[in-house]
Amino acid sequence: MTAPADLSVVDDADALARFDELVANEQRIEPRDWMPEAYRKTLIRQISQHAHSEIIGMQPEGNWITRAPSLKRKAILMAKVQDEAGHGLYLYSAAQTLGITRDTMMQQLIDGKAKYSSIFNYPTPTWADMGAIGWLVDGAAIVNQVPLCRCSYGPYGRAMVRVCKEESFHQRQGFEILLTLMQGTEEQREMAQDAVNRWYWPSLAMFGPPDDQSPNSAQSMTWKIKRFSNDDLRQRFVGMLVPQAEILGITLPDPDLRWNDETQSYDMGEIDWDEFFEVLKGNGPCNAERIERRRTAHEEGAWVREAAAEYARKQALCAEGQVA
Ligand code: FAQ
Repeated sequence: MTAPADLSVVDDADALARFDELVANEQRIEPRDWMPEAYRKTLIRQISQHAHSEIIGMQPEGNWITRAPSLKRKAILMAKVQDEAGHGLYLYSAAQTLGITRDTMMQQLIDGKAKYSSIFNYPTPTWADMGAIGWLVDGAAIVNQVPLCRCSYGPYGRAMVRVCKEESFHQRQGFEILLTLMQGTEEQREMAQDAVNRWYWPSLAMFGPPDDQSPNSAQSMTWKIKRFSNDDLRQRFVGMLVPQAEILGITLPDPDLRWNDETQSYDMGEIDWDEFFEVLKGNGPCNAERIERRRTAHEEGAWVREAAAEYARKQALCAEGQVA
């Protein structure tokens, strides 16, 4: 007598083959499709971290909305910070298609259990920081995120298309703030250079640890979630910055930065990875402040969530004809 076939194994093997085929053929995995559990978990991790980064990332700039140097600058900065809120919402929605709730993600963030980008744990003491964030942080975000538009998971890739368009405007506005300062007084030029000195290295670290210390990269690249390694993107970013720094008349604060004819890329100095890992552990200059502020905002917004839920409940009852 032959043993009965283990149908669940056959099903999974077939489903896995179909998944692998879709990924290999550059087709998208959609929420309705079968996917390996580890793929789903990796996406929830990356997309929720990305969403949290956008939401926490509103704080360093929010600090300057009331102090922007003109009405025009204020309007531009408000539009940028509102875009970041929107990016967070598209990304939370994309993560929700993988079966996690927004409440769970938000709770993980305010409990300090979820990661968000290291870059948002640094302070913004001067107006020039708005220029440096736009030029360097949004610049790094674009370099990292343009390849994510081709992510194998449909909802994430599609969200990235719109996010990248808006990030381009953000990067240009940062560059323009720095250009204006660099064409101003000696004091303004010093302020711009000082901001770039403080944001340059943390913006390089944003791309994540070096490839030989990046535990997730190999698998994420096989699944076509990530398309390039952390070091490759970092290199591309530096190549983009050098000519722009020349136009600005700003010095990139790396004495070891030089063109290498052999590798056809820039050699650069060592990033302080100890500092990066300390920031990830919660010991950066502003980690505690950022989380505390988010927790307070969440608590203060409770009545809005309750009112919206109650309104939705009443609308549903009306639709069912239960309320006149
Ligand atoms: N900060 O194995 P890998 C923005 C963690 S949006 C904190 O290389 P992976 C817009 C990583 O999670 C900026 N943690 O990981 C804006 C992992 O820990 P885990 C956010 C970091 O995922 C501008 C561990 O280290 N962008 O700026 C960081 O393959 C201005 C090992 O690393 C995104 O999230 C970091 N910098 O590659 C808003 C883009 N780097 O989770 C306001 C999407 C690494 O295993 C103002 N994300 N880690 O415990 C990605 O592309 C990837 O997740 C990487 C990391 C490249 C960030």
